[in-house]
Amino acid sequence: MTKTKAPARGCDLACDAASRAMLDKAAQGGDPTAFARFAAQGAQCSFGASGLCCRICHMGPCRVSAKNPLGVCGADAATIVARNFLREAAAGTAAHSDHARHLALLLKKAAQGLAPDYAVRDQDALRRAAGAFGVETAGREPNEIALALADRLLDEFTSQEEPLATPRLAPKARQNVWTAAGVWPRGIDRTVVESLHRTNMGVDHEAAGLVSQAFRVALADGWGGSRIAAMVGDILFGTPMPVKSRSNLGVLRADTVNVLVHGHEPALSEMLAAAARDPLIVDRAKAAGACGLTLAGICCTANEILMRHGIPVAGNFLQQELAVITGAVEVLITDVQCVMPGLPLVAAGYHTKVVSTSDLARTKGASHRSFDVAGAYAQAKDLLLLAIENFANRDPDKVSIPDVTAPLVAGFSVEAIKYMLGGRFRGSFRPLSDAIISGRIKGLAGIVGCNNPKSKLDAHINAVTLELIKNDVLVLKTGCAALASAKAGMLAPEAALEHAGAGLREVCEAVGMPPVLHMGSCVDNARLLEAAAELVAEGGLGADLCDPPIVGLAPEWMSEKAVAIGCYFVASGVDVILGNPFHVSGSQEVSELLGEGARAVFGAGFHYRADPAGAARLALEIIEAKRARLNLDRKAERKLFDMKDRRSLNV
Ligand code: NFS
Ligand code: SF4
Repeated sequence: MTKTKAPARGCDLACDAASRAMLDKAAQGGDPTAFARFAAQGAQCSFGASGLCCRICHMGPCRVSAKNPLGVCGADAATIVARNFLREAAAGTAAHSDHARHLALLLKKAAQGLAPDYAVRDQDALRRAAGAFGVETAGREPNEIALALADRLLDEFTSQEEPLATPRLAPKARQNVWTAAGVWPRGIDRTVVESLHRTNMGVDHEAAGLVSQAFRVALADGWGGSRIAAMVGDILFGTPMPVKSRSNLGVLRADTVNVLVHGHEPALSEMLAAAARDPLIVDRAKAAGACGLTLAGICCTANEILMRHGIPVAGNFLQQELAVITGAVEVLITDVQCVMPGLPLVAAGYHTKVVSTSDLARTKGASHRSFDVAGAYAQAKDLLLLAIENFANRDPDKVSIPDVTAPLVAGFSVEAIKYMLGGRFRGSFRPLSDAIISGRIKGLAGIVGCNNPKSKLDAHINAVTLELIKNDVLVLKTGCAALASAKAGMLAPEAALEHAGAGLREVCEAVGMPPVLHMGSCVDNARLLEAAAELVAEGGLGADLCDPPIVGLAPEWMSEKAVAIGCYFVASGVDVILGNPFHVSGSQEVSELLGEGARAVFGAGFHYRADPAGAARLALEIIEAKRARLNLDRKAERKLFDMKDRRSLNV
């Protein structure tokens, strides 16, 4: 029986009204989008989806099946699936960590005066980081500390035999787990290289060892590169504190020059944020006939400048093309990661110029302006001037900006949470930990990751978030998942009154916080682990990261970076529920290694739930089980840690 497929409508593809309107406009005008290309792909390759396709050497590509179970070299399903998985985790770690390296190098250049537009902006963050890495601060100028710290951080990438130092920020009990499991990473670069070596043709063929290396390389991300990126970002640009802003495509304005910044590394976007306020730029925009200039972000760059400057968010991953379709974007500036090569294709139908800025990341059809931190501010101004110049080319007939925005509060760093709950002088996690112990808050859920056209934009993320806060789970968010909540109005404190369960609402009302806390970009998933470590250090919720009632979810993930994130959450003792599965179903052995196998080693594993209701149910079950193990289900009195317990935590 053949069915005629009705053309997809915006309301079937996305949750928010702005995206729906732009998808309908795209369908009418024939604008190319990822949504349409996804449909055009048809049924996706089942060998690829199950991880059973190997193209690691040129005797292949080989596809294995029950009928033909070995590749040319003799590799079986488990070897092929495990190798593919490890390569994904390594690539994700490489992306986050290269971002971190660039920031550490920028810190060094700033300290040496070689990047004059940057400086140590947050001395507390500098001292905190110096303390964590044993860098001497007494009697030293900030730049001296910054230089010594930058060198120390760069050692984290290049160290050979030395174990990575950053994971020592985890609770002692978790460190012992990693040592016992043999997964403590060495230098980040070496660990990534070793992963590529081991997956080369004819090297490591045992699934267990390959999966174990996936956890090791991921730890070099979460307790290495990503943590370093978050730390250095705070030093150079300020530790995020709660800030108000707005989200969705309606932040673009018909009467201003509109500039979008998209990508991940904050070095350029910070300069753009400053340059957008430069009187010269504002005057030039007015001279061009606009009322001013609007700068807004897409994806994780949006998160970076949102949480530090309150710069509005235009959209998350699947909205990058939809933003162009408003017809009101003069320039879309990109750096690295999650930038669709399809952008210039959609931009070709409008006056929008796509400008790439990282020499690592060029896109056919985009113009390229190589960004150099030595002349950062001047280059940022030039990019804005390019946008102002292009304003005259905007075609009013093609402009339709959806009048859709939502208010939000973002920027809940660990320091911000401490400050908010405990005040400037007594800032601590004690109140949060007390709320969990008393049961007003049942537990914490980290909901992270991307969008994926395999599911309706934001639908799974929003449904599972709603269900969890209804059940008194405080939700911590990063990345595009956080932006989904922003669009849905869930990052506003009022959302607690409307949607949160009674216990969570009480806590949120008392401190004036939303029930969903925006903690930043995807490298800021390291902040989620930092928050978990703070809870453990506070006492009363166990001694290890697998003890407190915490769970991780990645409902609509798509990137290799999400594979790395999932693996370091699990290796940290936090169960992870995926909304779409890894490409591992072709091997029972590998699937088990990531589920029960991981649980035996780390006390946590991966789960897969396609439906938000099922994901929420499982998340609540995990949280309840952890509460029961801590004897919290009986509203137990808080067990006070004595000094001996505290010392044994060593954090
Ligand atoms: Ni994270 Fe952020 Fe978004 Fe996914 Fe891409 S922007 S680094 S990978 S799509 S959440
Ligand atoms: Fe085929 Fe083995 Fe080469 Fe993979 S490594 S492509 S399974 S011969």
